Amino acid sequence: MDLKQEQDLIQKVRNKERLSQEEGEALYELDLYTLGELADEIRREKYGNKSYFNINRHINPTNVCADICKFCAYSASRKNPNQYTMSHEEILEIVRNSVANGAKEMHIVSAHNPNDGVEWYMGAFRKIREAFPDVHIKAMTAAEIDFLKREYGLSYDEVLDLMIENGVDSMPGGGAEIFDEDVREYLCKGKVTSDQWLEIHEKWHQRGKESNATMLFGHVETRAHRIDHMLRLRDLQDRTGGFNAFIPLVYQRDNNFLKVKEFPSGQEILKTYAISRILLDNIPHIKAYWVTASINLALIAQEFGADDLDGTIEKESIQSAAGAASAHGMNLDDFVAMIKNSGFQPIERDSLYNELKVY
Ligand code: V47
Repeated sequence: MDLKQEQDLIQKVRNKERLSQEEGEALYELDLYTLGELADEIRREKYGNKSYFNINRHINPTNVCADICKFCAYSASRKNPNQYTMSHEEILEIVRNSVANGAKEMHIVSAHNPNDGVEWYMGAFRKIREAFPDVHIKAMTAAEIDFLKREYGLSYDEVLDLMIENGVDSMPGGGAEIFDEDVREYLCKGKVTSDQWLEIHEKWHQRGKESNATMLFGHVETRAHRIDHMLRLRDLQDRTGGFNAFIPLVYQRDNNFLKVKEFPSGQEILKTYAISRILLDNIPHIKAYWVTASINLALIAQEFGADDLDGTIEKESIQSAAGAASAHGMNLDDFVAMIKNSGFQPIERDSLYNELKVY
């Protein structure tokens, strides 16, 4: 890119014009600080100095999985021989304790469990809903929904309607990985396809429900693949408006079957946050998920377009199995202090981004 092209691109971002695949790729060629400034301008126009988080609990009820994803260290396999599946009572006990500790959202993501039927999934939601009418249940990635369809012969519509009947409020953004079909085939052949992932979220949004979208990056994908992933989400969001947040998940490298030659630098990660803020002009929130970014980089990402840090989490099993420092969540007072010390105003939100408390 020559100087004139660079200036034109910067002007286009400042004019809030929509960027193409090529222009998205060209953003990576800008220096980090220029890119950060552009993303920060957008972030501050939308949210000023606010940084959102919630008080939540991640529950991962089983690691027994019928599918194989090379990047996954969580599912039971020869690298992780400790299988477990929680009973409904065990799940309820976790919810009971977490609610008593102030959690307002249960983020429930399982492996693809072929042993206990659809009722094992849905009964857990129903029992939580009956016992805790006010808790927000964010559960079932599109990958789990596709698994229930394949395993138990239901349609996507039937699974989504069952989720609503049994009390699920919103969907997490997992299972998206990288939409490019060749990379996806290499990473997680047989799992939900990209088109199916998008179709499931579209159907969920058509029911008046909201969801998030993730992107797993920093492994074998290219910058072009990341831009393609974001633009496919932007297209769907134009049609439905149902995505709340985009969450770039930084790949964690331990205890899995994926061979990666080169890991992204901190600068590359920050550029990816900034570019997502610029390209995804129709997705309200960019989440720097501290679990995979590390808390230090997530705090800096607040200056590169991110306005949300996810939550206190309490316990996390998927990314911590692959090396993330999230096994025991984040202490609320520490979290608030860190956000304040980084120069931002901590805002506790609910799962749909209504503001609950200014710290
Ligand atoms: O899709 C698996 C990822 C995701 C690794 O919606 C890994 O608010 C990094 O759905 N390194 C599931 N990531 C988690 C998920 C999620 C997480 C946080 C917030 C939200 C939200 C949703 O975990 C999977 C996969 O991409 N994952 N292994 C790994 N080694």
